[in-house]
Amino acid sequence: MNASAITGLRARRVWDSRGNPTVEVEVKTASGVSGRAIAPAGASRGTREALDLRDGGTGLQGMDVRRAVANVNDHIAPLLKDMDANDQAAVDAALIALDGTPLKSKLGGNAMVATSLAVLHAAAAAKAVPLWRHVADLTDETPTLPLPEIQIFGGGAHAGRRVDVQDFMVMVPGAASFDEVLEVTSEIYRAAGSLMKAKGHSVGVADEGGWWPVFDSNEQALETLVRAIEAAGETPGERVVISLDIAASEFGSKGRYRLALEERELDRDQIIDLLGRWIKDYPIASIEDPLAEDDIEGMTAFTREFGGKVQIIGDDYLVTNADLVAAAEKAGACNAVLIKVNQAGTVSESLACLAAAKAHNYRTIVSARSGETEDVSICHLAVGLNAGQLKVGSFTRSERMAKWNECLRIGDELGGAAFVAGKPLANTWWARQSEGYSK
Ligand code: 2PG
Ligand code: MG
Repeated sequence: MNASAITGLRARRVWDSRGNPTVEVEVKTASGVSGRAIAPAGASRGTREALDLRDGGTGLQGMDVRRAVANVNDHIAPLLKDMDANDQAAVDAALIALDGTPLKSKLGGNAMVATSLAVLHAAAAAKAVPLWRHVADLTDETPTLPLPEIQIFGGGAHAGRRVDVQDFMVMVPGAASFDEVLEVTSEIYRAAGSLMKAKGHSVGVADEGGWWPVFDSNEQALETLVRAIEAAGETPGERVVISLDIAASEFGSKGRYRLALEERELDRDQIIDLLGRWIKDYPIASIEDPLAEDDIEGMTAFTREFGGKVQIIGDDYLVTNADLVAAAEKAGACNAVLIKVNQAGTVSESLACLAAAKAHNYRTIVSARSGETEDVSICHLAVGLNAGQLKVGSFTRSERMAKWNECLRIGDELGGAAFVAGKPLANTWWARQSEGYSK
C-alpha cells in the first residue's frame, strides 16, 4: 500500500481562543504517521464564505459543533479511506462532491477545512518533510518568509464595536529579517500600552490580543498608533508603516456607512473621502475592506483613486474565491486578496484563489481568523505558497505567538536569505519613497 494512503480519520471537539468549541481532525496514513489540524472561526464574516456548521439551540449559545464532528466521523472518514493523502486535489474534490452545497452548509465548512488541512499535514508527514516544503512542492513556489501585518489595537467586531475600524496594525517592510520585524513590533506594542496607561486607561485586550480601543474616535486610535511608533524610536513611514482593516461590511451596506462612535452616517463618497484623508495624514500603506462587500461601485472608485498609492485588500469582499478575484480584476476593484483557508473551505480552493491572484497580479496575504488555536498550518501555507504577507492578529496571546514563533523556526530551516522584506509593498507610496532608503 502507498505510504501516504489514508488508513484512518477521526474528528474530536476542541476549543478555540474565544472558548468556543471547534473541530479537530486527525488523519492516519499507511506509513504509520499522521496529520492533524483545527478549524479556526471568524467573527466578522463575509456572507459568501463557507459556513461553519453550528448546532444551534441553547447549549453553548448555539455554538456547539457536535454535528460537524459527527459528519467527519460518519460520512467523511469512510469517503476518504484508502485515498492518497498526497493527492490533495482529489481529496478536496471528494469533499466538495459529498457536501454538494454552494457554501458547504451540509458537511460544514469547519468539518471540511479541518479535514482538508489534516490531510495536507498527513501527506507532509508521510513524505517526512516539513509542511511548508510539501506546500511548495504542490505549487512549485519558492518558499519565502512573509512580511507580517501585526495588530496593535483591536476594534470593530473584535472589541464590542468600541471603535468602528477593526484592525489597527503595523508592518515593518524596512526590516532586514523576520526577527527584526518582531522585535520592532514588540517595541511598538509595548509603547502603545504605555501610552494607554499614561492616559489613565485600564488596559485590556481585544479578541486578537491588540490593546482594547479606549478611544473617542477612529482618528484618535490612528494618532496614538503614530505616537507609539515614534515612542518605539521609529520614524513613521520609514521602516514602519500602518495597515488598517476597516472591515466596512460590519457597519455598512447599500452604499451607506454608519460610524457608531461618531453617531453619523456617511454615504459612499463621504467614506471614500474620509479614508482618503487618513491616507494623506497618516503613513498608511495597506487598507483591507475599505468598503462593504456589496459595494462594488465604492470599491472600484476607491481602487481607482488610491490603488497606485496603497495596497487595497479584499477580505469579506473576495472571501478567498478565485472567481471573485477574477471578477474584481475585471471591475478594477482591490489589488490584493486575503487568503483564509476556512473562507474557501478546502486547501485546493485556497490554492486556486492564490493562483488567480498571481495570474491577475494581485498581492496575497495569508490570514488567521479572530477565533484561533495552537494550529500553525497557515504559517506553512504562507511560506510554501510564497504568499508574501501574513496576518495573524497581535503580538500577544499564545494562539497568535504560536504562529510568529513557528515562522521563526521555519526561517531557521530556510536560512536568513528567504525573507521577503518590503517587496510585497512594491508600487505603493512606501516603496517609492524608500527607494534609496537604506536599511
Ligand atoms: C479579518 C479577520 C481577522 P475575522 O477580518 O480579517 O482579523 O477577522 O476572523 O473575525 O473575520
Ligand atoms: Mg478582514
